[in-house]
Amino acid sequence: MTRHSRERGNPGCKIGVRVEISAAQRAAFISTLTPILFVLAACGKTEPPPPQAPGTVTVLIAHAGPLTGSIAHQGKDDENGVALALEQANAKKPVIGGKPVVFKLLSEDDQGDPKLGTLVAQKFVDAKVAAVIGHLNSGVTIPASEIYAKAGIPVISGSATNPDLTERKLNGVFRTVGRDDQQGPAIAAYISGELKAKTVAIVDDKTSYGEGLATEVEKSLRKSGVTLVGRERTTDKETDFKAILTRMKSRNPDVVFHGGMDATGGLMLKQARELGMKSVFAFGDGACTEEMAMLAGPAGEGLACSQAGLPAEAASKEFLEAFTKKYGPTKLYAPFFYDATNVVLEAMKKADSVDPARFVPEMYKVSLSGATGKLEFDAKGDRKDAEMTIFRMQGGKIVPVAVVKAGVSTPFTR
Ligand code: ABU
Repeated sequence: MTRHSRERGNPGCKIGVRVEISAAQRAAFISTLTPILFVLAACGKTEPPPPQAPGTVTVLIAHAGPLTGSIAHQGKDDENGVALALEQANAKKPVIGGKPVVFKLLSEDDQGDPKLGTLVAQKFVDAKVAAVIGHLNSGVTIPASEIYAKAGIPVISGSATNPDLTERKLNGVFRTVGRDDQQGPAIAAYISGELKAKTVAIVDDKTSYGEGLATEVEKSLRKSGVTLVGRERTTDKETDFKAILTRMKSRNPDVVFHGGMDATGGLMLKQARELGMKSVFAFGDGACTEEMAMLAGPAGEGLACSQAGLPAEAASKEFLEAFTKKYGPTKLYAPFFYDATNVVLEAMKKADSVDPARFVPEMYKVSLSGATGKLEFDAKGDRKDAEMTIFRMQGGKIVPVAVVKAGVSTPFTR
């Protein structure tokens, strides 16, 4: 578990000192040392804390996701979305419950690992965070949310799409993206409708997300009369897919759908083309990134994929400008983590309280115009009227081609 913080220490400034001295020497030493300590303190922080009014209450807002490993680019993107929302909120010098408030980000690396995720969750509970924005992976968010719910701390993910997250009806569990029982039918309809596939092979990475989405896609494809010619399984750690690809190649599917993240999807597609497979490859949101062009190279061209929300192109101009200026282009769900953070902050404002017992009920009542559109939630904590977007890879860029809302597909227009 790696601690990440916007105030993390500068590794170049690590200094270890061990001295044994008398009390008198100690007093003299401290007065000599004080200016040095100031220098070290400054040296250990990448950003100086903003000046605070007397009586300021520090409110910890937690974020967790994979900040190391093969999908760290997505975790970092999410973290940046949260950080931007908090920075903008702090700049407005918020007053809640009659006291000046400063929001502080506590960000942890869960490595996309369900077990580590629960340790991170307990750490957040012990640190008395007011809310958790995360986690990235459904398979991590689902078990972690049990811990948050027991502690009365809300959790809101901007990426976890497995229906089980909200189907357990735990109080204070939300997401700002759609669900895989909306995303699966949307990409399946594109596969059978636009791609006109008659035969499909499906692979999943055995995670809650990958397996769950693949199953939703399979159900929808079967309903539309598409023949399933293979169902293969891999893991989210695998890098060599040649054995399963060779099996699928022998069945010559029109389309291969992979339920997994870009780290596995990109390599799988590259290896498929190296084996001479001609099938169109389709993916869900975890692999609907431009990282695919880097991992798959030219083999990425023409891939189809879905995201469980509107595309970044549709995000608010103010958000995109502020985010891009600070961090560069978004990778996937930064706008949804930004909005998730603002849902919490809006609920605190409405409740005039940073106490979860007071502001969580307000989260269910939020009606906010966010970076990703209108944010309102149903009683389960799911986003109302979630839209799905279908993309194709063209010239190394994922280009939105259609938006699907309540099962109805319309071409994407800016
Ligand atoms: N929704 C894509 C990746 C995150 C998840 O595990 O749900």
